[in-house]
Amino acid sequence: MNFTQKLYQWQDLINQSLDQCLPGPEVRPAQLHQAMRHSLQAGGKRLRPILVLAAHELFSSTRDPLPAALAIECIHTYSLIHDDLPAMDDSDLRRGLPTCHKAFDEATAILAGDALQPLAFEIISRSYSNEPSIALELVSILSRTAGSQRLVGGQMQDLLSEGMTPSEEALLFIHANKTAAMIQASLLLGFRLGSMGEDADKLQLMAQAGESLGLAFQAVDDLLDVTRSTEDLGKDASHDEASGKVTWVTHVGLEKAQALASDHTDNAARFVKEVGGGNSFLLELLSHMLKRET
Ligand code: GRG
Repeated sequence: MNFTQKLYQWQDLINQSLDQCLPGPEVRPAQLHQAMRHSLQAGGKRLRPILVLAAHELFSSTRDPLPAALAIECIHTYSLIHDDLPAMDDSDLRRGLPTCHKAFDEATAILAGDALQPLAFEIISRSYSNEPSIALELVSILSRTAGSQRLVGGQMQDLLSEGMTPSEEALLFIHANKTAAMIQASLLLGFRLGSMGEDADKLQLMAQAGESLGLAFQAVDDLLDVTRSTEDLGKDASHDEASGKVTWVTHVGLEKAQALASDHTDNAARFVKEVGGGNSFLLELLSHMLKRET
């Protein structure tokens, strides 16, 4: 199977499995479950869950990485629903569909995001209950990543910096936490479930790979925001500029942002190679993420 076939196969697996782990659309309160399904099933690239599976494949084990992959997608989708709310980015379009608060209403969108968070932890605790210490470690990685010093902290700092010119240090803080933290956690969850998951040195290298990949991902995101249309992206294009956000493009210009994306990707690949193992899919995924068009 070549890279693209495997990518699509994993995307399909993730989409079907997400469908199964959500309460049905008729389950009371139906409006809440329909809203969760609306956002979670709207598609999306599923990069974070795919990174979990790819990191597990480096030193694969009999443990199933899929539940951890679904859990991180639940947290990611909650963050998108809340990021789109009028009090935050106030976006109308996400994953090619009306955002959750547009398709339903604001209160329902807040609750749908709220409900996706505990669902992530429920999936992990249920799926790895035969190995409580592993379950605990995964919960610890995911809860720290989603918390006030990482995902939510990065988002807060981003909102506080709107309309200002943050320092490069502040911009790095925002991106390392708002974006890179979840990408880093994806690699850590997958690797931790593998047969070398207890190797502290390799785990540290995976953390470095995740940080670099996350920073590359954000630089590419900033570039796509100015070079692609709303139709291409399935979300509002030129949104960063319109909302007064400082991005790598506004901060250093298009060419340097491109160079940053490619340097961070090279660094990520270097760390992944140092970890070793069956890394051919993961390495190809890194270059695919650099060249992505949505
Ligand atoms: C509200 C706690 C909270 C956090 C919001 C996700 C996020 C943090 C902000 C979204 C704004 C944004 C464009 C961030 C840049 C990187 C990013 C997380 C993009 C969205 O991820 P993709 O491109 O989306 O992987 P899909 O839809 O493919 O899953």
